[in-house]
Amino acid sequence: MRINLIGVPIYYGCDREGVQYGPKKLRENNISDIFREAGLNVIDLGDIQVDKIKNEDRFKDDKNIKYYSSIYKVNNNLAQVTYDSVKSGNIPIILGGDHSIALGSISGVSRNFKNLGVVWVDAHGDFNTEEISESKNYHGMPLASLAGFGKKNLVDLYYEGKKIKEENIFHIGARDLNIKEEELIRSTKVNLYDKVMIDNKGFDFVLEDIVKKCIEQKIDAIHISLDIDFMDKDLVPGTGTRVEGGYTLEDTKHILDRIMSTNIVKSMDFVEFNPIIDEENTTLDVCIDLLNHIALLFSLEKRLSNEVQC
Ligand code: 4U7
Ligand code: MN
Ligand code: MN
Ligand code: MN
Repeated sequence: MRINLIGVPIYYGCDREGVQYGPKKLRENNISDIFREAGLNVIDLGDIQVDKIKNEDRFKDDKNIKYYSSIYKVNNNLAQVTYDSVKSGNIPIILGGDHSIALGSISGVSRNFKNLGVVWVDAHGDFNTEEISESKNYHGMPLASLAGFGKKNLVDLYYEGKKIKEENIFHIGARDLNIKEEELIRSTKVNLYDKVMIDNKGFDFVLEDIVKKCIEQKIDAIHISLDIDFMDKDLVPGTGTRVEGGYTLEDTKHILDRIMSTNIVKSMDFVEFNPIIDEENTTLDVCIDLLNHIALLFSLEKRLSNEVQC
């Protein structure tokens, strides 16, 4: 088993420059070494190519999705790279870029597993369709596409049909949903653990519920899509859509601990880090801390699977 790092330097999904430098900033801070020093084999596959598009051309190909063609192309290529990675038994970690890249990563991963589950950790729903989106920024829409809603070409990206069953989606942390987006997501079987529920019932209730459902629904692999704006706005100045009332670094680690203890986490997105708007490397430090923790959890998993084989 190898960790595959895949960078996707794109800001077209959020239409705010800076987030495309996330992978570069993380590499400058030796992200490969973090995994290597945890005892893992790691191969950095480099970046997915993102073509340069002028601002004024952003509605050229679709009046409701900014930079549509480019988002389609980047995600289609990313899907192929991620598919190859999981098919070879490796664990792709996709470094954003904005959250639009989850369309490609999850499309690729889902092709390799019969019954994929997705744990989406985010302050936002990312469940708009292009019709109801107010901003027309695609990073607020990928989860809807993956569940089969909105523009058909995006639902059919990489291979035909929706990529994840509604009930296999576990959304944690929502505290900033658009009205129509909330109506749509609540009309589905998506498991929505929003701020109101988390504050009432606690993370442990939420996490046990997710693990129980993964077993009941015979989910065979889990993809974690981690948007760093899940954390409180004061912790992550270096992200474009900050929301107050968010969670701590420890909360985030706690989620990763429990979900990864299932030993079926096979891929992960790490998105929305914008180094340009960071303040005194506050967000960078949080990201590096989290990636160290993720590396540790994968190395524990590797050790366990070695022990079983012996
Ligand atoms: B992210 C928003 F209106 N919902 O659609 C939108 F609040 O990937 C924000 O979670 C989307 O950071 C945020 O533009 C997308 C807005
Ligand atoms: Mn998001
Ligand atoms: Mn978000
Ligand atoms: Mn964001």
